[in-house]
Amino acid sequence: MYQVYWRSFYDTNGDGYGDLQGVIEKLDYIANLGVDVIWLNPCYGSPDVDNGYDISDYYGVMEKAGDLDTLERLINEVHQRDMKIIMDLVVNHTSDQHPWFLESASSKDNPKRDWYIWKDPKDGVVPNNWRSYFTPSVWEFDDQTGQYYMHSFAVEQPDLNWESPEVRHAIYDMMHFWLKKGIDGFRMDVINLLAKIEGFPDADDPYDISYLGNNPGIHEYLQEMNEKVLSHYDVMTVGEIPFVTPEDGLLYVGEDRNELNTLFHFEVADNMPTWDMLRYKEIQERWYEGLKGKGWNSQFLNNHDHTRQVTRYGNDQQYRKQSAKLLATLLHTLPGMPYIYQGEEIGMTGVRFSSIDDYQDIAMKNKYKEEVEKGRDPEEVFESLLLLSRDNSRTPVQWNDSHNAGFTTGTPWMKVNPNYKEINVKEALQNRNSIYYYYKKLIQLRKENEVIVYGDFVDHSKNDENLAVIKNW
Ligand code: ISL
Ligand code: CA
Repeated sequence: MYQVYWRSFYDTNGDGYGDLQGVIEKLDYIANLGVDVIWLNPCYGSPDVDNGYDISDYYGVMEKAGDLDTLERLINEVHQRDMKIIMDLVVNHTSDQHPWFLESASSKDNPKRDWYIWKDPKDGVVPNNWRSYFTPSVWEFDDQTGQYYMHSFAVEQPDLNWESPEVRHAIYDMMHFWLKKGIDGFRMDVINLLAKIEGFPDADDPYDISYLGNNPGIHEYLQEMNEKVLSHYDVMTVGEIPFVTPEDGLLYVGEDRNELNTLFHFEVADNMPTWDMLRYKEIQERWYEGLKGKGWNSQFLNNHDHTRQVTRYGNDQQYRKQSAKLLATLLHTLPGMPYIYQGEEIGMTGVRFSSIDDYQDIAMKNKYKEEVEKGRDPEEVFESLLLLSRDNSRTPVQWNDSHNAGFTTGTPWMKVNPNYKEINVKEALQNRNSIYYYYKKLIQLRKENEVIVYGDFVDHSKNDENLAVIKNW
């Protein structure tokens, strides 16, 4: 699976944003790697507060990305190259500019009031102590109706109320619309957050936000979604499931569950700040044993939310090529579907801009503001946020060593990583020992040796901190 974060992929109209036409123009590059499936990050109508994860029109394409015709052409061009394409399904929340929310917020007796989660103040303040991913509270007060609404992410991303059958059926209709357009499935954004804890009780530790996910009711929603939509098509689904263990994970992807096909867990990406071989092998073994013969995992070490793997888990200076190839060898020989995040195949690295103003990620900017407002030293806060800022992996793909790395003829929405002169696609395609050709060979090896995909996993290097000897047979 190759993840295309289109706004940083390739700009064809000089507005500084990558676009869908840019993806079409680079499809041969992706196909030549041996990619089977493309995961396209959200390009629906959106005010872009959280880079498209705040949707205001599920049936449209945001102007920066292009239009519906271009998207349909992209789907067709992908299929012509015998590849598949899945889209991002973001249905835990919408944008606060979505017409559904504007109606819901307009008055307490609006028919769509219960399409979102509204609560009265408790003792004059927020209904409970839950924190959100991006803000100190999940509750935002609305003066107009004197109630709070819940948002698990930014204030501009109100959570939908999945208890409402009307909400669920509105989402299912939208899913049919896209599946009928010929997409091959969905990557489902934080899909385990749809069900909230009954009664919204205070959390013992508000900083451990796992109370946002895996609550009673979630499996009924996903089984209904499968029965009403997914089971009608020959498609694949991958659930983004934070806070999940192998046992709970199996409840989402078990073949007998009629919910999802595969999942991403975050035991590495969210909980392993730097490389820890023993921990990594323990996590791999536990997930292998937990899903073996019943469910299918994913293998990734970076994406648009997590910094570049060669920087975070490898060595992006002296041993950049070697460590990039080592990490790729792990990912493409472990149980589960391997994901390649755009630019990983040429060993793109994280960045280090000099000022918070060079960063765009709302999660990082909100955290910076929250910490500085507590009186912490701005420089120290900035330093503490650099390594894990989501912008590390959102700098434009580096196509060549020309101005702006050949990404745009305009001003890039996000600065290009200054190392584009050495690290770019053009150099990689001209160098037989490049990371790119190594990925190409790895992908081919996996396709030619089913034992790598379906063989058993046994770790022969158990307690070795520097070695992973993992044998399939
Ligand atoms: O970035 C993270 C914290 O390390 C991830 O846990 C991530 O925020 C979380 O998994 C949810 O991510 C998804 O939903 C967000 C959106 O900002 C992310 O880009 C998306 O991948 C809200 O839609
Ligand atoms: Ca553009």
